[in-house]
Amino acid sequence: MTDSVKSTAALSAAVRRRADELGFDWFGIAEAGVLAEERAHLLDWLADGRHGQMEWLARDPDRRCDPARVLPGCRSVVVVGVNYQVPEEADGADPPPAGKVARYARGRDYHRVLDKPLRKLARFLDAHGPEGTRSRAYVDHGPVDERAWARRAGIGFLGKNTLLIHPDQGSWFFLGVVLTTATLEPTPPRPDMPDCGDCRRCIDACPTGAITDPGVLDARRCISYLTIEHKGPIAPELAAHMEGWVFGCDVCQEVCPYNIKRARPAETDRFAPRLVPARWSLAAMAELTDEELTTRLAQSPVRRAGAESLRRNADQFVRQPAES
Ligand code: B12
Ligand code: SF4
Ligand code: SF4
Repeated sequence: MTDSVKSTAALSAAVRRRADELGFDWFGIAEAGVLAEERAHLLDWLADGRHGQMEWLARDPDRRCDPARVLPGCRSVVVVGVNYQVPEEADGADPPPAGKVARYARGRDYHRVLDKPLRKLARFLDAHGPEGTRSRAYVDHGPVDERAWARRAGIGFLGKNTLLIHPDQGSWFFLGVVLTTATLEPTPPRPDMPDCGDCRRCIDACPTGAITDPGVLDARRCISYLTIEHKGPIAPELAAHMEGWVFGCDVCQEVCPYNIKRARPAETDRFAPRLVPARWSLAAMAELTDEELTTRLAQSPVRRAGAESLRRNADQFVRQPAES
């Protein structure tokens, strides 16, 4: 498309078509503004120290809750989702003893996979929006609360496990956003958007009791945080309950009825080839070097933890085996 798109409705429809072409599975638009409720929750959460060592989350919370502070003049937030579910057996397993790797981390790093198409979507808006339109793409790497915007854009609801759940597809998907100064038509809310109701399976199933109240996560207890973000030794009282996870954790998604009953595998293989198996040999982990992470595993999300933390995770498992 080369003609400048004039009306708000036409531009919104054109952006949606472009997002489809770029292969995003879900799409929604929200009007930009201050995230007042989320800001209150975030400030309480930080004050309690629930972010642990993730100091970057505490940096300028007002910016995180107001896209106009990230992109001056921001008027709309475009949100996309990408399904990453693959049948468990497709991911392979090393022979025991091996630790569990979260589903999101077995293929290519989603930051890498989503970055390019998201930037293309941002460029499309700049090219076809009103003159002077500025747009910026984010997938995790900026001060943007992606679940809050996805909820506002009508993609799903926030589960008690704190994740964004698509009513027809569960939560096995990544989010990305484009902030733009263009005015777009917000996606109308789905009148039948469900919620968790009386269910509390994720809270009861969480091995370390990290979901302390519905919708409240103490990251310091979360296995995902402990195996990826946390540096240094893992407290023995938490390590004792890690149930064999050596990178990330999927328990609060695996038990969710929206995933059990509704989620379907992704239609593309963009997260293949699998770089790390669903069950990862502890011996291979124990021998990992930084060099291997920057070569063979350069495209993998496990790189984020660093070789030292990965070796620690393997060692943790050896001392606290839950499965083999
Ligand atoms: C930091 C972070 C983590 C941390 C902290 C998780 C967390 N829940 O905050 C750790 C390392 C633990 C983590 C783990 C995981 N993460 Co993460 N993470 C992020 C990141 C970068 C920021 C999240 C954040 O801002 N946290 C701040 C705190 C305050 O959020 P919160 O406590 O959950 O509060 C939310 C709600 O409860 C709510 N809320 C609003 N109003 C109110 C009012 C009240 C009263 C209450 C109670 C709550 C509430 O506000 C928040 C959302 O808007 C986002 C990407 C992004 N930039 O948004 C990805 C993101 C949330 N993570 C993602 C994924 C996939 C995961 C894992 C599944 C990976 C894995 N398998 O190991 C796990 C899931 C753990 C879990 N149950 O959350 C996806 C989730 C996709 C989805 N469908 O929702 C995201 C969006 C990344 C992406 N681009 O796709 N993650
Ligand atoms: S990812 Fe695992 S440890 Fe973290 S909240 Fe979910 S079930 Fe609990
Ligand atoms: S397991 Fe139940 S309570 Fe938890 S997110 Fe899913 S529906 Fe909500």
